[in-house]
Amino acid sequence: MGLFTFIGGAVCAQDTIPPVISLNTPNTVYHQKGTPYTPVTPTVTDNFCPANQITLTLLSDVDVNVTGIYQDMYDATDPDGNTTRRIRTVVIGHLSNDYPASNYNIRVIPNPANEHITVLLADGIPEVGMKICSADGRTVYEKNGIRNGSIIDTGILETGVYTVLMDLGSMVIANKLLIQR
Ligand SMILES: [Ca+2]
Repeated sequence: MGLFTFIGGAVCAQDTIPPVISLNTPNTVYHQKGTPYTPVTPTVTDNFCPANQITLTLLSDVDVNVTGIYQDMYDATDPDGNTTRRIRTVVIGHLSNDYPASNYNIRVIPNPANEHITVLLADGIPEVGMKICSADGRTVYEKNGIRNGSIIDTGILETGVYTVLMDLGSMVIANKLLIQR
């Protein structure tokens, strides 16, 4: 133990800094519907305590058989009870690599966009659930019941690349959106 003597958790008790969780994946992952999904185990580190003393729990609501947007929710707790939480967003669907959005005329215009985007939906698709995620996986916009011709204010979004997820119920279409000013 070198210069330090550990008496139970006495030294750890001064620790007020929670562990750090690295997901080891992007914040948002896309997974083909109907195929087995195994969450990638995160790496946990702490300012003070070794990794094997940190409790890591996973709460995942992923259902690979139902198209949708799910979460792997990780909580890491060090021996002093400092807790941190990270969430991986898991999109289950037939992904746009398999079903190019252009085939369905489901997209937003213009792209690149500035202050607004307009949603275009093919005939027969009354409405979609829409979610816009930043490059680091944060959800910056989320709304259900988006109809053809809906105009969405993007003026608050910073310049950058975003992922637009449109949930049709039977599939999720993922498209890149560039915000440019
Ligand atoms: Ca700590």
